[in-house]
Amino acid sequence: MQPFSAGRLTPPGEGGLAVFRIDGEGVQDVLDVIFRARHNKVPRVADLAFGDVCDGTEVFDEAVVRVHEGVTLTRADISVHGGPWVGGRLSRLFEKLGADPLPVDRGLVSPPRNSMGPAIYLEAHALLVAARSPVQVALALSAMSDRLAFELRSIRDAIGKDVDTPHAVAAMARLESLTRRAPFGIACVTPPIVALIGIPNAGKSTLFNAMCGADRALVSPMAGTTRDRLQSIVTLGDVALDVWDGAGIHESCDPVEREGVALMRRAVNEADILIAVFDGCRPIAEQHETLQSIKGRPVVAVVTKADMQTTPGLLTEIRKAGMDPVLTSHGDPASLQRLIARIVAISPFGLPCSTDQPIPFTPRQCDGIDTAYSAISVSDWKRAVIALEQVMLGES
Ligand SMILES: Nc1nc2c(ncn2[C@@H]2O[C@H](COP(=O)(O)OP(=O)(O)O)[C@@H](O)[C@H]2O)c(=O)[nH]1
Ligand SMILES: [Mg+2]
Repeated sequence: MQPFSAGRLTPPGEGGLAVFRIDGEGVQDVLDVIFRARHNKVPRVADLAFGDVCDGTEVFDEAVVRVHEGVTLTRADISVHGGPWVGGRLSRLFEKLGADPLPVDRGLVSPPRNSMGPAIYLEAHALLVAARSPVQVALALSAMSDRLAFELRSIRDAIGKDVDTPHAVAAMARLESLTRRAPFGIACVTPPIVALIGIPNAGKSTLFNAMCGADRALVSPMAGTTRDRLQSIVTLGDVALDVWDGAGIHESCDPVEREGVALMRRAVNEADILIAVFDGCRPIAEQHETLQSIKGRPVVAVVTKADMQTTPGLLTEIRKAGMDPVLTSHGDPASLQRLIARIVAISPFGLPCSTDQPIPFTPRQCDGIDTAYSAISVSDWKRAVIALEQVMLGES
């Protein structure tokens, strides 16, 4: 199969249609593999073809395909039914066939002609398309209205002229402010991972379901019910978080359960923030592993089963370990609000910045800003100007 890139043009919603674009040499190969036109009508340029989308012999949706451009087919838009199932299936199928991600400039939009930062505009548009939270939308719109590009251009203009030390110091301070805000922007593009940890039966899956607003995980009084890792990007308050649930941390003889526990231990290392779930009905002595796992990590403590008698001394022990626990009963709405507020406060979303300010939000932008900063610090104005222009205009 020739190389191709694939991406989704429409937001991941719950209904209607989803449009995917494939682009590159391999477009025809991909269509041959995944699309069976009805009435043997092969999709031709600027023509619409209706047919079935298949993965091997299995047909999993119907689609309308439109092929763009001249004699050699280089691009096709595939409209399938919306909703997470079909969309996810098609994305995974593209992945299996070796798709690269669709470059941002191959999407539906082109930046406005007078855009100060066309490369930033396209990245912001990609963020807008995938946005699930008000903060993501606000940041994308702010960047699309050139807020970041304007600041970068203004810094470039300040160092493009005769530079003296105060000018250089001022420019570096402005770049530092951008770098300080960058984690907020990066967290908008890649939601921070929040992992629930605790002993079996502590109430992790109950809390996970409450955070998802849906019964995603099985809840049962039987220890070891959750084995695999469950993961969901959820919008909580104004922000999106990548919430993980999994097996409880404990020793087990069951090999599958042990694998689940190992997965959970890895998740603890990968997570940006931990929610330490303490079973309100068990003494701290049985929950020492939870205390051990969170040492030195950003964490919010929760004590479950507040509707029952909390084990004497448990809250004192948790407070002694430096945490102020949120008490919850089956993830009740009020406690969930408190929990979310605590998570947000220790996440990059808690940084003192607002989307009214210029905020970098992709590693590419951050790298360019870092390069400009180091260039100014060694009085290499030319390199600094080039780096800032590249952030605005993209690689030339
Ligand atoms: N009374 C009470 N029971 C709870 C609460 N949270 C969870 N449970 C029960 O505790 C058991 C284990 O819960 P689960 O969420 O599966 O725990 P996990 O093993 O940590 O995922 C289930 O029977 C739940 O119904 C709570 O706040 N109050
Ligand atoms: Mg569970």
